[in-house]
Amino acid sequence: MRICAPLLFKNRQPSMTVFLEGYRKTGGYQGLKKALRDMTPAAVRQEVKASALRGRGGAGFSTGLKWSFFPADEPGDKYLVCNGDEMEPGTFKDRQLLLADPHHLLEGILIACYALGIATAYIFLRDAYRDCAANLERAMAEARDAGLLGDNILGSGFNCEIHLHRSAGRYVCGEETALLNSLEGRRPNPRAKPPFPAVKGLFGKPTALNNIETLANVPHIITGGADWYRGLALTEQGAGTKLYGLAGHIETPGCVELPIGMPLGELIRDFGGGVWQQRSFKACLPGGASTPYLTAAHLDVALDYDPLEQLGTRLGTGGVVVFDDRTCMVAATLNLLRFFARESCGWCTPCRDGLPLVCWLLERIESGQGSHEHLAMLQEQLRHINGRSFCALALGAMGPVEGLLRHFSEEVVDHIRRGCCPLKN
Ligand code: L3W
Repeated sequence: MRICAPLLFKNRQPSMTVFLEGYRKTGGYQGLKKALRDMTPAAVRQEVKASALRGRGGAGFSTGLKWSFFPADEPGDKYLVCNGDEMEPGTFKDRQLLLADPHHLLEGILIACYALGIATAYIFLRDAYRDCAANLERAMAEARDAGLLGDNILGSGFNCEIHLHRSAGRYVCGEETALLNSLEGRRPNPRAKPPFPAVKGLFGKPTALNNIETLANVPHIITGGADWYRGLALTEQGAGTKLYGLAGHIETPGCVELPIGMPLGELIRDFGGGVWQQRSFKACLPGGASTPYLTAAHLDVALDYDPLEQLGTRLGTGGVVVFDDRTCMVAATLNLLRFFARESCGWCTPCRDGLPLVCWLLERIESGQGSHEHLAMLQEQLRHINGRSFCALALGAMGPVEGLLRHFSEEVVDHIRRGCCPLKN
């Protein structure tokens, strides 16, 4: 197995944060220097496009393509917003980066702002991440003192301000347009798309919106080049590294940086210590709570966007949550759906009314009071909710339900047939 040295976690040490001095010692801010001194904004955009970097926040959209929609060369107010509202269950990678090395994100934001002609950036950070907020405040003060933030950065004439904004603490605020409403001080309802934020975003102005991990990759693409970056992946079509989360029924939970395309089974065995208590693997969420389950038949799959989509699921945030053989998948799905139903903003009917109905159906089945009619209703809700909600929250919520019905329908039917949970009785 070809494993590259970590990029984003290269300075990571247990219980320690690396600030400016440490970050610079290992090449920190060389990407920004190179961009400002040797590259035009268009050349930076071209390098990021050629790198095949894809969004690490869940959707996996091409970063270069997203930036190509942005009116970088047009005058007027424009913003960059960094989505740091990491609230997807099973996802804690952005937090690990900010605890280890906050300058990584600042450098990524500064290069992105230079590439896109932006002078004002906001970091929208999950409210619970108080320690990360403190790290960012300190890193921003250090960067300002060192001439890396504010006016005339490194004497280049490039000006950029970064503001830290702490979220109000709801999952829906991570949806990009709800996030923009929240940042403007409004109720975090999602907005209709199109127009996409790249055209009409914060305060009605063009807004580039990227996840923390996505932006932290940019300095490495600039210093190493697009070809080198693409070559780090283990798959032909993949690019770069990924911060994979390991959680659930696993011996050594944590977050690890490995190449894109790492086989699922190897990640769990070699980096997660295997399934806990020597039990066997039953299923996992491959990329956070909104991605359909994979099973033991899928342990060879490469953790990359396309191979996972071919299996009807997604890489999502890369937060792998493992379930052992004693897990009731109906109960596990119900647990996830309770979260999503509670976090719905209530703006559209399929999400507001559909998700509580799905919870009720799963409760009936799990408690042994379910019928085949309830199962049919669950299948109907899958069709009704998908594609009919205002934003991706309900669609993501139905991911585990889709996985349950695809891979564990016999277990669901067993609940109905026996009139109880077969794993508890
Ligand atoms: C301009 C076009 N821009 C697309 C942009 C769009 C967005 C990005 C992806 O949902 C998923 C969701 C969660 N012109 C464009 C364009 N864009 N076409 O590209 O867009 P989209 O709609 O595919 O995704 P999304 O609405 O951003 C995100 C899943 O991620 N997810 C969520 C994790 C949640 C967290 C958290 O903790 N807050 O990470 C995990 O898998 O279910 O499917 O920027 O504007 N023509």
